[in-house]
Amino acid sequence: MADRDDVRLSKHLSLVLRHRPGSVGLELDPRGWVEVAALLAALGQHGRSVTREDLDRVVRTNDKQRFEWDRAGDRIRARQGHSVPVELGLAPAEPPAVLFHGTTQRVVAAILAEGLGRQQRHHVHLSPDAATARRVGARRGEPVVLEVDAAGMARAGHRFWRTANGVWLADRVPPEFLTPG
Ligand code: HQG
Repeated sequence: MADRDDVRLSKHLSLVLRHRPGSVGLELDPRGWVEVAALLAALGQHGRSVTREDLDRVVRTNDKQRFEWDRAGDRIRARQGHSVPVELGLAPAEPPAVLFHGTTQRVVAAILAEGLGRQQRHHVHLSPDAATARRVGARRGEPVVLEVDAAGMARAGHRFWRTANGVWLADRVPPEFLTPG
């Protein structure tokens, strides 16, 4: 499979494993997993013939390491970013003093007034460094990086989770913990 096909498959996997498993007739289990055999069969029935080898390569080479296997390698899930209800089973973790959120100029005033909300996703997504946050913001237009006083939030009782690919998650970020970077 060519690289371009891998990117296309990765996007389709994000759609199925985060947002619309029903689009290929699948259901995620409560923790977001699907059986690999069921996934390959479902994709095949919906016009995308994918081998286990293709899937292995796309998971291994994915730029943001978006997907993971269960211990036995029989099931796969998205590491974060879901809009369908899943309980990822992550343990809360102590955040670094400062985290970053990348967004666009257009919504900065609203965010500084009301704080960061999770919008369509399960959590607010935060980045460990400003460069990563800038790339996240640039997906939507002129990027703006906000600094998050994660230590202050933790002291105030907010919980944080870290996914295996280094994304920090929180339920929300109230405006008093945000500073334009
Ligand atoms: C904004 C990608 C107005 C928020 C990325 C963002 C990331 C508000 C948008 C991951 C707001 C939601 C997540 C408020 C938040 N008023 N706008 N009060 N609160 N927003 O895509 O963080 O490629 O759900 O700033 O790399 O952009 O999918 O979140 O602009 O890691 O793996 O509402 O998605 O990773 O957008 O991105 P998103 P995000 P993947």
